[in-house]
Amino acid sequence: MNAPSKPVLLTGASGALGRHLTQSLGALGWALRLTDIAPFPDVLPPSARFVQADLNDGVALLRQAEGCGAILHFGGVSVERPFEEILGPNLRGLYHVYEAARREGARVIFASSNHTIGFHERPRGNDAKLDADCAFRPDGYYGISKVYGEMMGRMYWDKHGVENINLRIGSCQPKPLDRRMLSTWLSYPDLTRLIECCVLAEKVGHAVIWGQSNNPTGYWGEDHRARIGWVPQDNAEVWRAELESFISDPVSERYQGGAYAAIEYSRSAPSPRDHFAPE
Ligand code: 15L
Repeated sequence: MNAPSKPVLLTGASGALGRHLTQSLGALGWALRLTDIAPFPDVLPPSARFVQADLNDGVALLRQAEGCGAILHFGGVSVERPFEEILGPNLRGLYHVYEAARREGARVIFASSNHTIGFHERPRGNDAKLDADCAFRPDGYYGISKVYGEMMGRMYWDKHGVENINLRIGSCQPKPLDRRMLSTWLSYPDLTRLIECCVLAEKVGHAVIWGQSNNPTGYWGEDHRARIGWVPQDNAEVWRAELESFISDPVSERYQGGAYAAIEYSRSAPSPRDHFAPE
């Protein structure tokens, strides 16, 4: 694949996925502008430069985005936390990212999450997979912040023509860690290929793509990947024997968001399956 014609800004560069993308995209020779509230812990690729900054600082973000053709927004709080901790980085920060993209005419690739839909039940037997236009069912404040991010993208495309791709990432880890991840896993190489396709695709509009590898027991179906030509190549099945017996608590087991759904869950235990009907 080619390198993009303009530099690419990556927020959250010091996080696990940011560090991986810095190395893998840097190895492709991409001109990278990196930022994070935490110092960058690795050796920088020759084509990358790093500026430490807070997503709450809109002016800093405008400066970092100058001349960039795409913003990979992986910054912000990446796990379930109290609302007050999420508010600044994930909500205000997202606004700063979109304002910078609007000014530069840049495309936003947003690290959304499966926790936007985490309270959908896991499919069983012949149950249909979820399509990208399914109802949002966030499983916490973190998931709500990702719904907000996707809606920000919807509005900036409709109102300002800022293109954006919202990646509902499942579990992006070097390898799956529990039984749920046999369905939700996204490999690091599939993530890199996904980002290449997102940045290099000609036209994307407002798109939503499930960030999962080619897992046979995946929960998710139709999305907009045809617009960018991404085909995931890895799958989690090789770890099945190792992970199949890993059963968690009933709430985590019932919902797609797993353990996130169970955090501070205060309804009575979910059994039998239709206990919660009607919706
Ligand atoms: C996410 O959105 C988190 O950022 C990550 O830490 C994992 O918990 C992942 O979802 C998951 O659902 O496995």
